[in-house]
Amino acid sequence: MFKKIAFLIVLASMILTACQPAATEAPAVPAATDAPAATEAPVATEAPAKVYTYADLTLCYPQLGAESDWRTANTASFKETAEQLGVTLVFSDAQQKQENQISAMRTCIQQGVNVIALPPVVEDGWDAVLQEAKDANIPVIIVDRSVSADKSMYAAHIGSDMVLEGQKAALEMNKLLPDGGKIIELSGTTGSGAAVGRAQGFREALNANIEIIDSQTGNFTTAEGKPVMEAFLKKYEGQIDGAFIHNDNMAIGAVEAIKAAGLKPGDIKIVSVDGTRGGFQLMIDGWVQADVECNPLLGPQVMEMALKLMNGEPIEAETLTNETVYYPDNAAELLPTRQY
Ligand code: GYE
Repeated sequence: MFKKIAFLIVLASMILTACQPAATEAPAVPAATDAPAATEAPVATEAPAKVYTYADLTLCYPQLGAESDWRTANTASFKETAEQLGVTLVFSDAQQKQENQISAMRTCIQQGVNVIALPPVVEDGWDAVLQEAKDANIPVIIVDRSVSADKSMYAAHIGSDMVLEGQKAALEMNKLLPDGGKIIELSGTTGSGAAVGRAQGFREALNANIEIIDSQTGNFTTAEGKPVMEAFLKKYEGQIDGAFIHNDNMAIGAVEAIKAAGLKPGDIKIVSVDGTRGGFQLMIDGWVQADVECNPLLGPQVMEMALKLMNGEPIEAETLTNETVYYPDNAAELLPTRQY
């Protein structure tokens, strides 16, 4: 009997050993008791990852151009903030051409930058390069204008609510032309998030008795805004009560044309966008009746978010800037405090 039990124990242990080859590879239990250090070894791999600082961050900013004072201030904000924080900024100027922005992004991807911040000149056509950034594990923050690409293609958007800016502009035009009238629109770059959003918001909030008789692009520049306004003045002589102008630089050009046509400040009610010093000066001189603010100083926010992305911290998918509307009555007082 005893022999039989002993035999069965031996047999059972042989079977168990045979069934559990892994057991021989796992000396964890004895090691744990004799050598506590051994159990701590694997834990070491879970130690906190390196926390990156601004000095570790290389940020690519393929700027879209230098078309306006807004843009100049935006570029300065990125360059100055990078310098102050010690961020390495890879900056380029695409001269308002999408293909230049795309090739600048590709260069940044090849260089292996940590984060790309993209201010897209137009909304469409970014899918391929956003996918390339994604494949290279480089997060992209869309800055200023929006893109039409799916939200899964980029990390976040930081910028202005362009539709809201258009709505605010319309409310001002409604106040300026309480009995209605005929207006023209000098629009921003065709297909840009800023122009599309402002045009949409404006139409949503404009009173029914105000008719937009024409709309043309001036590409956000003074140089292109002037001839477009000249053509409007010729074509609709004596009929234009108001103008919605998508940025202050085009307003500067338009006012040159209006002056040259012999009209006086206030003959055509103008609502502009940006709130640059140039826009403030136009309000002081009586040419512009309301200026909807659009804030270009996005460098600090973007770099803070870029560092969070580098450290794998959670971020907001959409950050919209808080903005106001400026008027002629206190423009002279505020002008010296304007940063752009
Ligand atoms: O209003 C204009 C600039 O995208 C918000 O671009 C920006 C616009 C701004 O050229 O002045």
